[in-house]
Amino acid sequence: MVDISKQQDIFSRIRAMLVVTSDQASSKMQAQRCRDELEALCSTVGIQVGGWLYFPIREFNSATYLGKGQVEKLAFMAQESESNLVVFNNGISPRIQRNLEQVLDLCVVDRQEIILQIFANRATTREARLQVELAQLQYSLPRLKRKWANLSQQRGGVKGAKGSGEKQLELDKRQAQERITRLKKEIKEISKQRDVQRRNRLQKNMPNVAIVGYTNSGKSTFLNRIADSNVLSKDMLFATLDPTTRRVRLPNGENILLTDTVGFVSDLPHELVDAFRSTLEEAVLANALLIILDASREDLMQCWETTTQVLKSLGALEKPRLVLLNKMDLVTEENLFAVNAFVSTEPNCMEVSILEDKSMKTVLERIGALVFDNPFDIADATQEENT
Ligand SMILES: Nc1nc2c(ncn2[C@@H]2O[C@H](COP(=O)(O)OP(=O)(O)OP(=O)(O)O)[C@@H](O)[C@H]2O)c(=O)[nH]1
Ligand SMILES: [Mg+2]
Repeated sequence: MVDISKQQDIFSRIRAMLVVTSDQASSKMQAQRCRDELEALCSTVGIQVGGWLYFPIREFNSATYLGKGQVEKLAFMAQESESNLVVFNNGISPRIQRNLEQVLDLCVVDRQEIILQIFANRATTREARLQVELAQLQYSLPRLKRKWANLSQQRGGVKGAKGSGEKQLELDKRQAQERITRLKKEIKEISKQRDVQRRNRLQKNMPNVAIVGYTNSGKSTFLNRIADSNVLSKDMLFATLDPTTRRVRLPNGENILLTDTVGFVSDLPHELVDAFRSTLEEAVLANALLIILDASREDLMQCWETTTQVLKSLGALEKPRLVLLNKMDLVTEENLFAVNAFVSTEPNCMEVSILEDKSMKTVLERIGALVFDNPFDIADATQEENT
């Protein structure tokens, strides 16, 4: 078990000033939503938030991204709030990151690095650890010898990341490259084993449905509820990193396999998508998708967009799908409009509360219709696996 409380103790001494720019949010309200999610990501790794700033970018500064006045304001606000870290909501290049660190004399990271850190903290299985280490190394390679590396090293490193700071400092590029090659090889070996397991599942002649969607939407809660499973389901981002498959008996007596998967988030670092490809392939190789959306979120449509973008990039968007608009018990007047708008555009969706609804029978019937009314060819699927 990962001792999260210990890590949170390490990070609780880090206080961050958050930066959202008009590149990602064209209005203050949008920026506020970005800030909320960035704050949730930071607090997931135990980083305190000292404040936030919204900067309209009129002219992109090639050295520091922000304009001179904005950098000064950032330095002032960081000092006022006693922040020792700046977190940008948008991705920033290694060069700009270095320049800003020099000017501000503070650690500067972006949202992607925070997400990588969350994954590093959550990874418990060997496969997840290798995948995260690969993603972190690939991300760090152009960013060796930075302040953040020093900071996390001083703090004793981060479990799961296995001293990502140390590694950045100790390893020269060549060593890092060698480690990347070795990690890729090991991950390939593990994914071969996963392929064998998948083939066995396919030979059982049972349709496979992957549960996908934004992080914290209720995917594991659904699997636990209907398959008597005990996957960690918690109000935290990225509770699940490893897929879990359970056999489920539908009301019509047929059996299907249901697979819980890693959640999505907007701007998922591409290094993570690459490293977790074999895990994410659960969605690619499924016969149908059960997409779970948190209907109580104000940014429901944004979550939907992110979900469909990730599925598209994996080549899984065209699969038969059922969308569950979950957490209807939390939906307020304000976001009911977004829910109704979504329902009017998505042909196969249901409003549910996985926690509160008395029965999931109708959902299971709809899943049954999804897989049995869209006949699939097991032989084809097996062939797809082999290629
Ligand atoms: N109010 C309410 N909360 C729910 C409902 N369904 C799930 N939750 C809560 O939402 C939180 C996240 O649920 P999970 O099942 O862990 O979400 P997930 O999609 O598996 O999240 P990741 O593994 O992080 O991708 C938990 O605290 C659940 O109890 C619901 O219908 N209503
Ligand atoms: Mg989960």
